[in-house]
Amino acid sequence: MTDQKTIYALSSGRPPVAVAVVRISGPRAGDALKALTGKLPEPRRAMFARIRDPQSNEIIDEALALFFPAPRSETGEDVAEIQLHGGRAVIAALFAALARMEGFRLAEPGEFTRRAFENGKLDLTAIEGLADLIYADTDAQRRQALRQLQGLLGNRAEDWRKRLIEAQALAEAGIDFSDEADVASNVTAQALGVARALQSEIAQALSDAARGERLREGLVVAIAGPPNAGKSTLLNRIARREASIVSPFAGTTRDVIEVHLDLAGYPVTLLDTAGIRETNDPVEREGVARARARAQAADLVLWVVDASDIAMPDPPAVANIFVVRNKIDLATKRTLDEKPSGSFGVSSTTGKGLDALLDTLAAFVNETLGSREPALVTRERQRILLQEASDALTRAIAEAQREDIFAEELRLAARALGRLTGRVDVEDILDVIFRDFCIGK
Ligand SMILES: Nc1nc2c(ncn2[C@@H]2O[C@H](COP(=O)(O)OP(=O)(O)O)[C@@H](O)[C@H]2O)c(=O)[nH]1
Ligand SMILES: [Mg+2]
Repeated sequence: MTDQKTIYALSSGRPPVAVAVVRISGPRAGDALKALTGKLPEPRRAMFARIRDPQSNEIIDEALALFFPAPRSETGEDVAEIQLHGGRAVIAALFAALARMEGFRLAEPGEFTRRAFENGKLDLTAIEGLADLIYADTDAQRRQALRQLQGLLGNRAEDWRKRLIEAQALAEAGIDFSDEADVASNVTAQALGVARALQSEIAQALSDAARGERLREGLVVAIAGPPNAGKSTLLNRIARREASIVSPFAGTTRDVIEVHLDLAGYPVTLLDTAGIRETNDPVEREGVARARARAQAADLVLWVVDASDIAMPDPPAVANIFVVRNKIDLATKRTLDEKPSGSFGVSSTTGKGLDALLDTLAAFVNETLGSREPALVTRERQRILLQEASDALTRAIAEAQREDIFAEELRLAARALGRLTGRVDVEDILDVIFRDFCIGK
């Protein structure tokens, strides 16, 4: 748990940069500012200051200093922030001065956020949102992360937990009044009503969990098909760079190549895979096996075939597939007549037909990830705990006639929700959550 040390860290990017932000949090944050600048700025107001080494009195830099007294600060402790020039020697001189002060040490990764959690500033779902916000690559991810940071799931879970605790109190009252049958059945009926309502609200949140988790991780689109159909050329064309090696020789792509795309604000991981064919080359055979596995697991397969080739192998049986007839520039009337309905005719070398393919792809991604209400659940941890709460409620409802079991299951459901927000019993998961954070956050 939190020690009484005052911690400091560089919270901005790697120097040299124009401006560096150094944060200091803990009981002596204000002392540090006084020692370095000669006085304490007004709370939450920027103050121009000469930062001096308290030992030599030499000016280290000219800077802006801010002070956020507890509890109205990011961590809930006294926080000082110094914005100075982002040179390595500047930062090193400031850190050397701080290190000499009694009761100071460098912060560990995520330690500011951890202190914010321990001081009740953020619950765990908000912290997960904060981590996601820092790592968000696309607009839709940013929006989802910000909603989590603002408490979309955390507030809801806390509301559920409070209602559960009330229901549990009713159920326990039912046990106390068990020799007065009508009082007992009356309070149990009330508690049962709450359990049923919560069960359905939690089930609804869970039903949309896959979407929130997918948006965090990105949709996976696998390009697959026979060798030499132009799969790698298509990937490079879509990614607008030479991510994958293209050659006229079949069997060039062996490992799975990934590129990350921002498609209309949604994250998409596009995979290029080895051409699917029978082969005796053990390396290529492994590539084909990986290609098959990744295509099976993908959210969508772009099945690429050569439109100039009359022999068209059957696409794999997966839920979502677009048939892409590539090399349409080479296709003859005969091969064009064979065109399967619903397929896309494109030329990855000239770019013909690619806009239509990309528009349909963007519509698919939007349909899968977006366009409705923001998802409440964005992580496996959240999903598992909500499922635990839901299962306990199911058992509670089934056993409502046995008051002691009923009350116990309600307690278990409330406990799962408490773990979700971090109100109860979370020491064991904290390290996992804060591992995602960088120093200075
Ligand atoms: N004419 C034409 N050639 C293409 C097209 N797409 C790919 N190619 C060529 O087909 C060959 C195989 O392409 P590649 O992308 O390596 O195929 P992969 O094995 O499916 O990955 C290369 O020589 C490409 O230049 C296309 O749309 N039109
Ligand atoms: Mg290839």
